[in-house]
Amino acid sequence: MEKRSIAWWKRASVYQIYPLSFQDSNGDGIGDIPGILSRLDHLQTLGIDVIWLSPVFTSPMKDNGYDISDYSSIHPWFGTKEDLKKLVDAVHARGMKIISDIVLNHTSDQHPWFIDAINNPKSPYRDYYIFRKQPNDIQSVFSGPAWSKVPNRDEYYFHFFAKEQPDLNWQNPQLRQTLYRLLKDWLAFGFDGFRLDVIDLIGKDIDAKRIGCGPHYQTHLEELKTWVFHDDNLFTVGELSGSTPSQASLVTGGPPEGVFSMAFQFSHLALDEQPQLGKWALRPLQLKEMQATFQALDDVFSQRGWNALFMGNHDQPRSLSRYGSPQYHYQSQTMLFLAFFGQRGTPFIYQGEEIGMMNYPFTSLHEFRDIESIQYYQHTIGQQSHEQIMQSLKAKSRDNARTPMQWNDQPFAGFSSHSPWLPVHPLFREYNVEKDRHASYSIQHFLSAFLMFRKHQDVFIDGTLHYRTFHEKIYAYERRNHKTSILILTSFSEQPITLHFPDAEDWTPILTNDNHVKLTKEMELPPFFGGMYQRK
Ligand code: TEU
Ligand code: CA
Repeated sequence: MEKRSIAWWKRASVYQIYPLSFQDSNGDGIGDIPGILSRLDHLQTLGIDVIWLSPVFTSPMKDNGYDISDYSSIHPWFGTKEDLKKLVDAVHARGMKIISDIVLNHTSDQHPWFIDAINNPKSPYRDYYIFRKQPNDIQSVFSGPAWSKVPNRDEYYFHFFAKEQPDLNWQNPQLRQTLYRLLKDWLAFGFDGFRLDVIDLIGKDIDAKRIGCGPHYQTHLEELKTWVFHDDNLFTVGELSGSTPSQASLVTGGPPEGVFSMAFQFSHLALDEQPQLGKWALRPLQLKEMQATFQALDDVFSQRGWNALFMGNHDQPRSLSRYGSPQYHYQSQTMLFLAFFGQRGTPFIYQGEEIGMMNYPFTSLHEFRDIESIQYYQHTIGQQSHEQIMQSLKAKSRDNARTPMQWNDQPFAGFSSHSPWLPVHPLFREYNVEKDRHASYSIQHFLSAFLMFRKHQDVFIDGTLHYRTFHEKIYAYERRNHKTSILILTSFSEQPITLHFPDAEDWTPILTNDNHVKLTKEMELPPFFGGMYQRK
């Protein structure tokens, strides 16, 4: 049952900042916290309520900060703890909130706990990690075995991601209490909540080879809620990449029923992958499968829990390149906002989507920086040709989403005064915040209009979902509640599509990416059309 008042985080819209690539302030080519502070007007103008800040903790940066070596200090690349406090206070002064990404499933292999655990036979931290004499055959997400040998020891340690990211042993009560204290310290510091990296892996039973939603998961979640997440005003989003929709709905919706406010669900990300072969095995998206996926999500989240809607993030290729077409740049990105964010859940915008940033035109293997991409190549060359692997990397490498934010047409797109750690997209003069803001067809204006409308319509929160099948390339649905009905009509086609629309006269346009299009019984939708309508 819907709670009396609708939780604020169901109405909110979230913007993800990948700090390495958002704004450099000190000319070292690397994004930082003072840079973010200088761009808060941009986020406020978009109508963003919450900022999700990817990790800024001390880290060797093997996985760009998702390998933490000190949970209590800030990597000098990003600035100081004082800089972070200034950012948090400035965000709050604007009536916005900010959550920190935090990685509790694993640390960096340079964390003092791990260094002591593998060097000191009597280390109190040995049981903070997972060691075995006989590794099993679990494979790492980043290619290759999930086990690496401990130097000078006849044993192996477990790392579900890179060997530089040893998994923590959540069975250890001291470790859990230490992590809860860390979370509480960062809440006291001023964060309004957390994005919890791969949090559904913390219940794993390695010997039983049960990783996602493992046998200890519920117990740990209940303890996490008791010690930290008991306040339903917190904004917490669990990255539940190993969970089914119903498993995710059972642990979301905020306390007391749930643990997290909401969840990132991954079922739609597999739709352009060959079944069971993973992200690098490419396959064209079928809209009917996307419809079935989001229907399944709505079936559970309409009953219990809450979903986080996203089409991109720092791990995914750029949504415009993945689902749209650069030839229809404005139409594609605006259409995608309607298609994805008209559904049930809190919308998460990834930095650059507001200007339709696209995949980088990689040509050489040596241009990639991402450990996942590099290790995929290293483990696959020989089984596949260089060209085959490069095709997968160009389409799906995480580096596509990590090129510097394009602010204006100045050198390095206004991101930095120095050559950045990843190259700026060559089309930055055409596609940047400044130019888009003054364009007659502005993606930013479209997005802020949509978010503003969306925020004040409960139908996006409590409305039922009814898909409409006009054509295999048209993704259309209604959201209905007792007060109103909204129609989302989008085309994923590069070709115009004619369609028969019997109830066309029943709808009045609220927002479209082509105002020449009028709803009529027999009509034609231009390529990548996106329209939102309200029943008269
Ligand atoms: O990603 C978890 C995750 O599910 C990855 O498999 C991700 O989906 C994959 O890289 C997509 O290709 C989280 C973080 O978002 C990611 O940046 C980290 O590398 C990973 O955990 C390990 O911390
Ligand atoms: Ca910098």
